[in-house]
Amino acid sequence: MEKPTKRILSGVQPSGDLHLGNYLGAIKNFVSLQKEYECFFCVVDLHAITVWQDPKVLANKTREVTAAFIASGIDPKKNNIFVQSQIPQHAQLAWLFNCIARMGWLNRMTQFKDKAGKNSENVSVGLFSYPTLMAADILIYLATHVPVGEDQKQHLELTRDIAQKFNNDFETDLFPIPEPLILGDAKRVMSLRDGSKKMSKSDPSDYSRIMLTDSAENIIQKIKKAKTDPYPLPDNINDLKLRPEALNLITIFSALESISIDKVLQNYGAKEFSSFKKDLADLAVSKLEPITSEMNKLMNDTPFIDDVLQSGKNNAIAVAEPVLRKTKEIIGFLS
Ligand code: AQP
Repeated sequence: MEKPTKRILSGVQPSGDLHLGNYLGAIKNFVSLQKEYECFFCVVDLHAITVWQDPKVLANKTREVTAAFIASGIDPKKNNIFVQSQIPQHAQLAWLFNCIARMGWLNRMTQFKDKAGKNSENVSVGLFSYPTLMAADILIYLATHVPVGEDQKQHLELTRDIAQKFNNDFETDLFPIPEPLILGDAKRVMSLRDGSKKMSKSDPSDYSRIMLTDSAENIIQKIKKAKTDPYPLPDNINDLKLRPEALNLITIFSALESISIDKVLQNYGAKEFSSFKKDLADLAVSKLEPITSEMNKLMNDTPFIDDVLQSGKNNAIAVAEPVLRKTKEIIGFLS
């Protein structure tokens, strides 16, 4: 079987409106990675249903993530863009990995603890075993590299452990041990309402996040109302680190403009938040408006989106099917 050396798998859940965190922490990086890597970009709807999703909107959200990928600059001719639930090999390999992963490994996952909170007896089994499905998403394509936000680092470690244990148990070298790619300064974009909380699709407050579907007016309003502290902006990184809301807004500026945080501090250090926020709003609108308008155009062309996903599906199955067949043969199943 051909062993790729530079193949990426990454996924985004169609679990709500995509926000600036998803864009700066993931999708913007995918756009630069496509030059160097063979890429598999997946809309991970099986992951999304680990919590309740409204069946009336799920298909539309799935197309919206696809539109966001393309509108942000991912070339659908050069890359494989597809939907997780349309590739049955993901779920099949995930079952096999459920029998490789240990309970103790999954019990340590902090994202499960955060998401389940005090309600862990009542959340789905799927939410608990989410990381074994993520391992299957990656290893079914023998992906060598995975771009991840800070929040997914621990899940990727578990993927590496699963690959290693499978290879050891069955004395094979089938699965690569995938490397994380943690890129850019915006590894963890925080809520605009609370600098200690991650910007998230599931935050009940719309004002906590800038969405890729927001109008220019909404973006300006949200940045204007973003929580700050009463002092002028700091002029050095050490002081900035002590002020979570300022750090978040400066980080967003630096990621959108693709310049260093130091450079932003040189320009805005000691200035009032009001003038900085105005420039940040102008910058956010100028970067996001072209993406939003392209997304809207694509969302009105469902046949095009569905064609992209069909061709992504064909390519994905062509890679995934032989890997699953080989895995089953190694385990000793009848063919
Ligand atoms: N706030 C963030 N800052 C930087 N990166 C982020 N990502 C998500 N939130 C931030 C990255 O976006 C990619 C896709 O994320 P996902 O769809 O798997 O969703 P998630 O990580 O569970 O976070 P969300 O978008 O806030 O959804 P909910 O509210 O449903 O949990 C990933 O690479 C992720 O790191």
